[in-house]
Amino acid sequence: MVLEQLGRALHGALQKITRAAHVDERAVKELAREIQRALLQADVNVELVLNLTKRIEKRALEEKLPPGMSRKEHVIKIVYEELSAFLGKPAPLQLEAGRSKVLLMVGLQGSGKTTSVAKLAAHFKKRGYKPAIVCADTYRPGAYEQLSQLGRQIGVEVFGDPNSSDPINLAKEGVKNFKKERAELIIVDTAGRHRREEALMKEMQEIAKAIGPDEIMLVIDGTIGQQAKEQAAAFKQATPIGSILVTKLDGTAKGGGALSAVAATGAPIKFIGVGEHIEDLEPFVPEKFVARLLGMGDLETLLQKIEEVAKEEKLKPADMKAMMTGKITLRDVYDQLEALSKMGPLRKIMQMIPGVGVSLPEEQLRVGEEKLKKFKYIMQSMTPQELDDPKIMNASRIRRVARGSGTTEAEVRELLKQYEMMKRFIKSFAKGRGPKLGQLGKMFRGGIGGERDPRKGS
Ligand SMILES: Nc1nc2c(ncn2[C@@H]2O[C@H](COP(=O)(O)OP(=O)(O)OP(=O)(O)O)[C@@H](O)[C@H]2O)c(=O)[nH]1
Ligand SMILES: [Mg+2]
Repeated sequence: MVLEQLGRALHGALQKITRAAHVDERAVKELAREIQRALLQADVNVELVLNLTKRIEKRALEEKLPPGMSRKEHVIKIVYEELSAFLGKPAPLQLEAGRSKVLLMVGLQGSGKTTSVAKLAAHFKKRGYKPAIVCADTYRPGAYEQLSQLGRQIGVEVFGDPNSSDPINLAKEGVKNFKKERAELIIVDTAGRHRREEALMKEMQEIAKAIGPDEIMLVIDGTIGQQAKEQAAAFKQATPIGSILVTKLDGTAKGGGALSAVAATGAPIKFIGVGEHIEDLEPFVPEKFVARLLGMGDLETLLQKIEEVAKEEKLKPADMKAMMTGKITLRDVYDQLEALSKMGPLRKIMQMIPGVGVSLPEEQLRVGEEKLKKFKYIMQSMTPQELDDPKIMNASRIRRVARGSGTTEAEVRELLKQYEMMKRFIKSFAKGRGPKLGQLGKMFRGGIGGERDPRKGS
């Protein structure tokens, strides 16, 4: 699906910057250009794309680095934040127990209104609320039948009259009826087909005036691309759009069109439809959506965890000084491994590292975890003197440690090599730049996880 393509393109652009030797102006500009290309290909409106990438570029070049963050991490964070902001603020649909909320659904023919009405009713019924549905579509043949059937399926009452030709009166009566019945969410389904769009808009205006909805939700077909913007703007002119539901994001969706629509109305997306079935509805959370789109897992969580662990470790000033000058012992490495394991299983940590988690095969993660365990056994078999000064590890000491820890000499040597790498890693950590995600990734990928590049296959 096209959304996946967009995700891959954005992810690729970010990966490039993760691998770049230096994040300079040229790299940032190149990143902005690639993001532009990816969004345009996903059919996002040109002007919106230009504004977005200009902001990313400006922030990446001008903002001061937050302490403990590398330039790369900062750029990734900006892209993530700007894309999330582009999709609006998270805005869940909130109900109050015992109070009736009236939701008027509008949208063009075939956008998925009726299906979404049933999905929403089922969603809130499952959460313990009492929903009800009003059918105010007198144009579509069998509209009432379609809704009644869906209503029966999910056990939600439907108000309507297949013989009526007065949608305004139907809406009014239905809402009145369900308010009396103390329904907590009253969803009004409307017509999408009209000979002329103006007539449809006028009808929406009249219904809105008659029932005074708490919220008007615009349903947009996620597959229509750029037209979404015009459509949203037209509806917005007729009635105050409070929220958006984007449907069909499961198929060949040009999600970019929907993104444009949101920016055009200023109304938040509250739900997305991801299939034809009743349960194919998801509350929309911009950050989660973007993280999923970028395939970068939960970056925020990772950064937070690194901070917490660093705090927890409470490095003593003397240790800090030793580390800054590169005097790191294997004992420190052991402590680092301990700290790392406090962050959770390796595979979970890896999934949170942009550009690493998605490309590491499960098997390799398992091997990496095994290896970490072995390293710990090895270090447990070393004497305090050896731990404090790994340079004294000669062939006979290596042989002894291997035997004592139940590992091989090669594995002991690998740890010593690893130690050299960690030394550099911890040094950059101590300099206050924080551990670089790229280095962390390299460490596991190349060092602990094995030498081969997982993306090249095996
Ligand atoms: N794949 C997929 N199909 C959907 C989704 N939402 C709705 N549809 C399909 O889209 C078609 C139209 O859906 P309706 O709910 O009838 O659309 P409507 O807006 O009520 O249409 P009118 O009443 O004619 O204005 C149906 O075939 C639905 O099954 C979705 O999220 N994913
Ligand atoms: Mg319908």
